[in-house]
Amino acid sequence: MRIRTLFFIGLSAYIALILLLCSCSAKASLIVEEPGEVSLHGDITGRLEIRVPDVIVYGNGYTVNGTGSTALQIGTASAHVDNVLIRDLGVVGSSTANDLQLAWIINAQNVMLEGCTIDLRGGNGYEVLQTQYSVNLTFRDCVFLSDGRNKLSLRSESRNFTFERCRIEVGGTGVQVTSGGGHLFKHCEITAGEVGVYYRTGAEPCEIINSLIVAPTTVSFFRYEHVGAFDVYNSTLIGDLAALSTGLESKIFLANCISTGKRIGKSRYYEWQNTWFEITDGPVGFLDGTYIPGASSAAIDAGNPAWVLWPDDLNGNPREVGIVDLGAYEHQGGYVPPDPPDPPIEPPIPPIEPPDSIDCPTDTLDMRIIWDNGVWTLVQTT
Ligand SMILES: [Ca+2]
Repeated sequence: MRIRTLFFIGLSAYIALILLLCSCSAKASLIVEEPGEVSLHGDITGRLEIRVPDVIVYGNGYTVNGTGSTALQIGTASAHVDNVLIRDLGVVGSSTANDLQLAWIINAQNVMLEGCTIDLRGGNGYEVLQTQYSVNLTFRDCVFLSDGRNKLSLRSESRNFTFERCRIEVGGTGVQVTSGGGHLFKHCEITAGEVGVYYRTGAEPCEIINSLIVAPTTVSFFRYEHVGAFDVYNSTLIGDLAALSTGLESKIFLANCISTGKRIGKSRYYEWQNTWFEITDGPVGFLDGTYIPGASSAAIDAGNPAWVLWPDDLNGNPREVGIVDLGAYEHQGGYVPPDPPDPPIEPPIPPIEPPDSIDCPTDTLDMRIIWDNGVWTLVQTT
């Protein structure tokens, strides 16, 4: 919260000096055609479309309510759009025509969505999110939802994406990657009605770290054709695994994982350490209604600390209680959190008489957020 306050103070000063400030309480579509910052103060009924680079949108918890077409569009078919940050925005779309592409990112790079919810209601077989020809996209603390057979689709040479602490809950394919690659899922929860993650014709590697993929009636992960290496660490995969290849013979590598289904495809496409396959509830002993190892589960302390790549489990609890467990969750039995350190003792502050008048400072820090070597960085401009 303190950081967010800093952003607003700093950006307000920056905008006043150099860029456009657009405080919007739009009821119709909003097309951003100049670089700068947009701070929403109301819902948008229609589309939010960003056509230029260097744009920051503060959603402030408001929602873009698109109907019948793309509700959020970043980039255009004819020009690149780079350096876009969207924070705390809801995107809701409804369709009965099975043609709604809720969020579309095309010809874009260095794009980050943080704290956003994208929710597609209705439709059957279309896209909650679609990307094309876009690189370096980050989704942090985002939620993707659909009540139909819709999917999240990354295609047409879309590369280098990170999903961090995201929840994807859709009736179709959780994440469908075609012709792209270089994806990283960290601390994510993917629940799909069809394939959990379907990965096809992308030569760059993909990693899944400390995540849960639930596709109980189909395949939690399906790797097909010319696909690069795929590594899965400390994750729980509910459903079968499938590795089929007609080209590169790279493997699915799993470490500290639980996979409940069978393995489909040639055994040489699989490699693993400290991982259980074809496990049902019994041997794992999940706690009722969860995928957390129960008190008598053999998954407890069965992992290898060398493959711990995330500091906490999927519930936000400590990751290594004793030795790391298999799967995305750590059994917490017997864990006693350390006592917090005593707060420093502050000397008593003598009462101060209020002055007759106060000189208000006129200087304000000028700050902006820039995309620098793959991370968003707050910099001072004066
Ligand atoms: Ca443990």
